[in-house]
Amino acid sequence: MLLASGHTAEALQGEELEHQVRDFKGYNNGLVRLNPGRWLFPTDYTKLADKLYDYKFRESDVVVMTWPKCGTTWMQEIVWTMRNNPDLDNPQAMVPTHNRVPFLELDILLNSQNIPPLGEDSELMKAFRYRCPHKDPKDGILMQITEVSPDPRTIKTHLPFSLLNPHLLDTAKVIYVARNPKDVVVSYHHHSRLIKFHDFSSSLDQFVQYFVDDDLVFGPYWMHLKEAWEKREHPNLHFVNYEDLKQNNMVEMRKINEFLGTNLTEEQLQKVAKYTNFSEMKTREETQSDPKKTIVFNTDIVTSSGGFYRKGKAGDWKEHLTPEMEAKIDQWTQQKTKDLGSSFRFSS
Ligand code: PPS
Repeated sequence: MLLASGHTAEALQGEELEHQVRDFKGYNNGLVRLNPGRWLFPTDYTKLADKLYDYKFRESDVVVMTWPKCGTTWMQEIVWTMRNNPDLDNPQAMVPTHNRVPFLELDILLNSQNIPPLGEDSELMKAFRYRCPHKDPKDGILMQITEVSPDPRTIKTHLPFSLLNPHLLDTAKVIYVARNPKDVVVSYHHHSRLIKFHDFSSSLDQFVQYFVDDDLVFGPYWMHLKEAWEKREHPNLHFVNYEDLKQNNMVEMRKINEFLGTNLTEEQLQKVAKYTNFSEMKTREETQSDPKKTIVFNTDIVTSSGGFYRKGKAGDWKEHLTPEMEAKIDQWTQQKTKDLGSSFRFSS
């Protein structure tokens, strides 16, 4: 199948598919591989791929783009708060972050066989029916919710530049967040066990192998990063490392303030930094909803290993990766970073 982006999409077959659906029970509708790039997605991606590629952004949009688990939620909260709640007095802030900042392509993960919350009485579908009356959910629930979201919009995506509108950077601002792959793999492993869309049931060792083989959904980690890194000088792209945001929080907050043109005072920035730190965001999420009750979480994983807000640290991988796993990722990183040039680095 040829997509508007110029990629071909081919269904995974044979042993490759068997492994995936054995380890990721959530991918029971199958998967597709896109080339060039070897991007990997659940089959449902192909239904929306062209609409996602043609999606027209607006000048006032800020798109937070990352590979999964690189700190999207943190950045979307920073951006939304800087733009909409600099004095922390906007009642809209009480609405959970995922309802204020639409996740553009979430539909591709909402496999209808697997996810009962997509029934008519689900929270998401009720929000869709209310906000997009007379629209067809098959055209993308989240894409259409994004469409009717009020300006200025902050939008989340895990798609790489090559699968989005080629005019994105000429139109809107993009903040790209990168994170040390060792922390990414630990966090994504937890997430894939936690969230029923993925429902991963094998070991961290196996997951690391999927990661270095570019066999995880959302595709090759380094290719995603490379596409953004190559555009880092574009005035509408701001590139941030999770580790820098963690270690030099106020320095990075000032840079984001300048990039967004939000003109927050030092006092406002301090408030936003505190409001968006890990413990405050975790506490807010826990009081806004009970993760144990939500249908998309595997509750046994919440109990054994924590919910969405797991650790929020740089370097937590040291607690989880064996020396063999570490060596495997280091070797892979060494090989892949050659393409990125000498100025690319991750701290810790
Ligand atoms: S997702 O599901 O792909 O959108 O996840 P994403 O938001 O990109 O990444 C989740 C990880 O970011 C951590 N997190 C934070 N770290 C520091 N500060 C704040 N405020 C914050 N909010 C979320 C979250 O805990 C996940 O990392 P781990 O290492 O698993 O804790």
